[in-house]
Amino acid sequence: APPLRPFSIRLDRSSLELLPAGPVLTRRLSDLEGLFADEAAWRADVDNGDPIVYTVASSPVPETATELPQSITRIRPGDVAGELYFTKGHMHPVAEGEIYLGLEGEGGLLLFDGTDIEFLEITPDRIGYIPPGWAHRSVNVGSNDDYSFLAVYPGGAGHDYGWVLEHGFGARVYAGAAGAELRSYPQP
Ligand code: S6P
Ligand code: ZN
Repeated sequence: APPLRPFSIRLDRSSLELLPAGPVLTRRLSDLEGLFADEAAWRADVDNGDPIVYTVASSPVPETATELPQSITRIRPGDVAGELYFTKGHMHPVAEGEIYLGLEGEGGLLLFDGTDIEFLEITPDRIGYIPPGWAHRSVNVGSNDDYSFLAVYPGGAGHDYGWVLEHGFGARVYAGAAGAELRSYPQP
């Protein structure tokens, strides 16, 4: 496909929609198989209505090399046996950076390079920087509200979800009495 012509996109501040809109992806709990620590609790919640965990609404900019796509991820509040709802998480196989801009709610950005763990708090108007070579997962750390953010990323970077199944994130995020708790686990 030829490069795009210049155009503008409107971010509707009340609905948090991108206009014009591109494809929307919906991830239900059943799409997050093998990712939550408590497998039995995950299975029970899948059997009991399989709730939507998050949606990803893309702009019309395609994921092709040299283009710069954007999308808005909205994560519902919720947990599986105390482990807060999150995105699948991925590594970009072509090591390139990415930014997230918080739009609503309270989020966490869990980053893992295979050795080091970082956890950034993302609230409205805060930008999180994801350097090349860091896998990233977003967590809704708010108890009642959606967490939404805008992502801007290189279109040729690709998405490796298998890396996460193999390496994990080095830590999990739970609802604690005094807010979200990051619990790291021993590395293999
Ligand atoms: C893309 C960027 C985000 C995520 C989205 C869903 O590079 O990091 O748009 O795709 O937050 O997460 P995931 O891990 O299911 O793709
Ligand atoms: Zn990414």
